[in-house]
Amino acid sequence: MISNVVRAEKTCNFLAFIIILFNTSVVKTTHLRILVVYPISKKDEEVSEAFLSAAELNNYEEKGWIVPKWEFPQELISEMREEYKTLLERNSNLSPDIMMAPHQTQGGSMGVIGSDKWLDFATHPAAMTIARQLIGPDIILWGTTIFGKPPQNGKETPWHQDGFYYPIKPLDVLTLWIPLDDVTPENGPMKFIPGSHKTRKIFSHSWWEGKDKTINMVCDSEHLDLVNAEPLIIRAGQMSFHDVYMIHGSQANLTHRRRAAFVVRLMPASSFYDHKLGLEIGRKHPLQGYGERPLYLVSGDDKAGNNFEIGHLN
Ligand SMILES: O=C(O)CCC(=O)C(=O)O
Repeated sequence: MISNVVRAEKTCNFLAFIIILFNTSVVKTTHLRILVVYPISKKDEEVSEAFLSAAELNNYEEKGWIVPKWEFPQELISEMREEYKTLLERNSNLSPDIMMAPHQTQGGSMGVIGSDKWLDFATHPAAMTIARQLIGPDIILWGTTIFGKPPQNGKETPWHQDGFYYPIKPLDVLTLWIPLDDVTPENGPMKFIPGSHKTRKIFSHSWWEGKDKTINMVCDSEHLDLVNAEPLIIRAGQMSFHDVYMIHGSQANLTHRRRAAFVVRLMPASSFYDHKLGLEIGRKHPLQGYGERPLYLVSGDDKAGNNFEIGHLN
C-alpha cells in the first residue's frame, strides 16, 4: 500500500498524478516509498530574469546575505497578505509573533493550522532559481515560519545564528525572508552582522529568559560586532536570502505599523536532516518540532538518504 502519497498541489488532477507516478526522473520509488516532491509542476523551473550576477554572488559570499533585484509582483504580495489574514483568523488562539509551519495544514509543532498556499509562495520559481545559485540544484524545504511583528508590541528576535538549533549535517541552510509589509528603520527590521558567517562556526549562545522574545537562545555578546550591523530596509515585494551562520536579529516593533515576514528554510539535498537529533533538540525547544519536520524535495534530487515520510500527516 502506498500510504504516504505524493503531496500534490491542489490543482494537480488525477491525470497529472499518474504521469508523476511514472516519471521516474522526478519521483523515486524504493520499496514503494515515494519521495515527497512539491510542488510538482514548478520543480526545477528557471526564471532567467531572477538570476544573480557574478557581482551579486560575490557580495553574498562576502556579506552573508543578499537582496536580489528580482521582486515578487504586488498581486502576489496582496495574495500573501490575504492568506496571512485568513491564517490569523483561523488561529486566533495563537500569538502572531512567531507562527511555525504555516504550510502544514494539520498543525505543526505549535498547532498552527496552515494551508498549501504557503508552500506555493515558498517555492516561487524565481526564488528557487536564486536558491539554486546559492546552494546548488538539489534543494529540500524543511521549514517555514511567520514572524508577525504586530504593531506596538511585536517581540524582539535577539541576536542569533540560525544554525545553533538545526539538526542538519553538514550544516548548510539558506533562509529566504519575504516581508509582507514594508520594512522601515523603526518597525523592527532584521539586522545582519556582515561577514559573521565566514568562519563557518556556531558561536556560543546563552539562554535569556523572557516572554518578550520570539527565541531565547541568544548569541553571546563577545561575538557581536554591533558597530557594523546593517539593517535590512526593504519594501514588500523584495526578499532577502541569508546564510545559516549569519549573526542576525531584530528589535521589537513599537510602531503602529505591522512588519510581518514569511520565512522559508531550505537546505541542499546533499545534507541530511537528522530527525532523531531533532527530537533530542526538541526536548529543550518543543515548539520548534525538529523531530517531526516534514521534508519536501523542491528542486533536483535527494543525495543524502533523507526521510520524506516523517511529519507528512495528510
Ligand atoms: O523576522 C525576524 O524578525 C527574525 C527572522 C529570523 O531571525 C530568521 O529568519 O532567521
